[in-house]
Amino acid sequence: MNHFLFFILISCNLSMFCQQSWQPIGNMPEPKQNAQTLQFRNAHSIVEISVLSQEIIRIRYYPKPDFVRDHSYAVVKQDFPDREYEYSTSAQQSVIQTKALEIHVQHQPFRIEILDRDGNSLDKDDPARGMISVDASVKVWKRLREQEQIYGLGEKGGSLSKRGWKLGGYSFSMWHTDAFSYDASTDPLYAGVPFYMVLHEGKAHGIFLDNSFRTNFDIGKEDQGLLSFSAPGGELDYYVIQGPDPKDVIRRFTDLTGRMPLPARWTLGYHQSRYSYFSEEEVRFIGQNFRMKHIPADAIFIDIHHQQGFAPFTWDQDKFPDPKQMISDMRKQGLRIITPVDPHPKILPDHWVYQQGIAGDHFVKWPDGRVFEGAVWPSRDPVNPQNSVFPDFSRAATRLWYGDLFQERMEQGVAGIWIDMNEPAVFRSPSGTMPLDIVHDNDGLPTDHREIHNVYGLLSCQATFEGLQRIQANSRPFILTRGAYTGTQRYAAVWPGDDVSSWASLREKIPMLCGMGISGLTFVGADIGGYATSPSAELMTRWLQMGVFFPYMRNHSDIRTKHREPWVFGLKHEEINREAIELRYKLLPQIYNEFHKASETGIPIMRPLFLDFPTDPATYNMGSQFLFGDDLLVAPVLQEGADQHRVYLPEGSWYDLHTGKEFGGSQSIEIPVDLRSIPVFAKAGSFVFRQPVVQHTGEMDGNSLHVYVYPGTASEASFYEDDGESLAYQEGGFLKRHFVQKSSDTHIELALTEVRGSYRPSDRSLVWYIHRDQPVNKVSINGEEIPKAKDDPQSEINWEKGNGPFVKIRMTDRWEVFELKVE
Ligand code: MIG
Repeated sequence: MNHFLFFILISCNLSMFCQQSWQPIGNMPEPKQNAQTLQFRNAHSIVEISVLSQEIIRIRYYPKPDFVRDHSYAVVKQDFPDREYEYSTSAQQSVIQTKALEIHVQHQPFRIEILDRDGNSLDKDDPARGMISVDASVKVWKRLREQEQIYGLGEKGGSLSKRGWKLGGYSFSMWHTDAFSYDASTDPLYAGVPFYMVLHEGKAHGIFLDNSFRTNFDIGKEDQGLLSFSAPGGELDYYVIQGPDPKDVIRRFTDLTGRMPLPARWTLGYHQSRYSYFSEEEVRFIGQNFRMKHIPADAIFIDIHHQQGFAPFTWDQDKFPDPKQMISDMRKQGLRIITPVDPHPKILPDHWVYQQGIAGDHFVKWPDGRVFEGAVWPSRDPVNPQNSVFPDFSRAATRLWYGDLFQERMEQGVAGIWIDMNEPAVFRSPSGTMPLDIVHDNDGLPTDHREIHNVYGLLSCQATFEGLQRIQANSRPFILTRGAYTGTQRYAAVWPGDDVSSWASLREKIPMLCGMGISGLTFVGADIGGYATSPSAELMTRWLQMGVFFPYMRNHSDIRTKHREPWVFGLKHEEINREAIELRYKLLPQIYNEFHKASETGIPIMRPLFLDFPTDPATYNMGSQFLFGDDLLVAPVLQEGADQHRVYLPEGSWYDLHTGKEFGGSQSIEIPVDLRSIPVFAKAGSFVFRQPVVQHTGEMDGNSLHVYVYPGTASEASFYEDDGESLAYQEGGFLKRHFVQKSSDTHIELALTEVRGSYRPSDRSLVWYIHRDQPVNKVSINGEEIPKAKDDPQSEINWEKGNGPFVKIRMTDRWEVFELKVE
């Protein structure tokens, strides 16, 4: 070969074809200690390790001499009370000890290992690789142990456990994407949370990578024994959160990133949606059908066709001539109206939203300062197609402006805002979103779309939520969002977009929604029926039955599919579908109670079994069943044409919610099923709070409260109520009661031991259904015998043998402590 050519080849190789390779972090000298932080610095990198609490450690790595700014869109709390730790250092290593964790930092080469205080290694950098960087990218390699399960990462398809080691592992990206008609293999989807939980032999910890760029998590894919996470920009800024109880991991993760505020009670009813209900007549017709057919419902969604030429914040005057009147008429029937407001104002020089936005400099721009214009729904208007502009939600002033835009909608009586397309999605662009160099103000520290993309949806929710709060003080805003990130639970419920209608898609919903719950997104529910295609009658019924136990219950469908309101599949299905929705309403006291708990703890309502049974390996990858709150196990029928159904019951004893039949735990049972079956089991020792069927949540007050008691040796429960709507609960306007239960062969003792809060529901009766196999001779309250109903039907309190294995005790609900004894 001619020498000249050889020279050219070599230099091309070096300069053009050969990518720069990953650089190891290398060695570190002894750190500087400053309050809660150890700072390590070498010629090209900086690392900080901070103790945030006894269980939470923050690690920041940046391959530059210094950090740029300490900022997070996800983390809302860092000032935890107990930040004491012990620390020692030498040339070779530094050791930090808290009450819960031990951090071993090897200086040469620089590697971090985190252990619990029993010396078990929880998290460990790969000795060969550790933290590395190339250009603006940062990455860390960690050891993955044989028995380790990985969960979470937000809205992800596939199995519950993300380990998949038999298949060679998984790799997931965080880049919110409009993934129309997706299936289990599609990644990324609309929402992602760069947080995962590790479960190893029953003990859990979590890792949250606080980086909004397009992060990637490789879980044993590139190398079966290794996990890596990386980001193409920003810091490798991550939190290690100790359990060891998996619920504590979520509690602490949501301490950091916020929790779902208690939603209004009506948001927990059944919601009917369709792309689209095209006119006022159609909306009224749908509402009337629910009421005529006695199918409970609380809300109707109108989709994008309600707008004039798809312009957000407008109404099509021909189809919806008087929204205010329509909404108020619907409201009289107990039905609220929710509309979408997609965050992409249409370019309409005469429209106030566009005018104000331009005047206030509220839209994102190209690097040269021109406003970015992109095609979304408004570009599909056949009459006046126009591009859209995109509010810069990374700017506080823009969030304020945007939130105030909802004034008119709220005055019209719209009850909730549905935010779609906020990944953000942009049509006719190869990436499906805005170009990566679009500039976001980022509150005075301009950055580009690479960093803001994944938080765009979060910030659109924040702007909307805060706007609704300002407009309607003392109310609980309801927002349903598609684009979501860590912390979105602070503002909105999340639905996982446009899947398809198939049995496989139905089955995928359990692991997906459970994974979202683990990641802090508590208020979740998928489109009942599956979005993009048409379900059979049977599939629709099964989906609806499972949807009874979605935290958020909405039936929604695409414009190209057949209608799927609960009555369209013939009388038999109408009846069975009604029964499913009625079950949701019967359980609303329980559901609301679980929402209250979740709002205080962050522990998801719809949750995988391993969260409550972390030492039971049978639960580790169980994606066919879930728990609803602390006490109910839901095992929906997921097979077409099923007449037998297998249910795994973990340790303890379980009672069929419908018949009261008891089953021993730690076993799989085979039960007969038919189209009506919704297999649900109550845990021994649980209290299940119910009510008679209502047609909407507005009918709840004054309705009797039914308390089902399933005996266990000894147990307790708290039950929460409030007005369901206002913020009075934050000032003591709630009623929280504490119940205890003790049972033996000879008797059951029950007591209401504590009454807190100033809220009192309207007069009503309290009816106990106490599960009891043995014959009952005597029931007493505070030591005094209660008459039997047949002897004294007028008595304020009496008892009778109920249906099945239940004793029924009826009394006036008095908000006082008392003791009951059944013998
Ligand atoms: O590009 O508003 O996921 O729920 O019905 C499609 C119309 C836009 C996508 C949402 C879907 C909604 C539809 N939207």
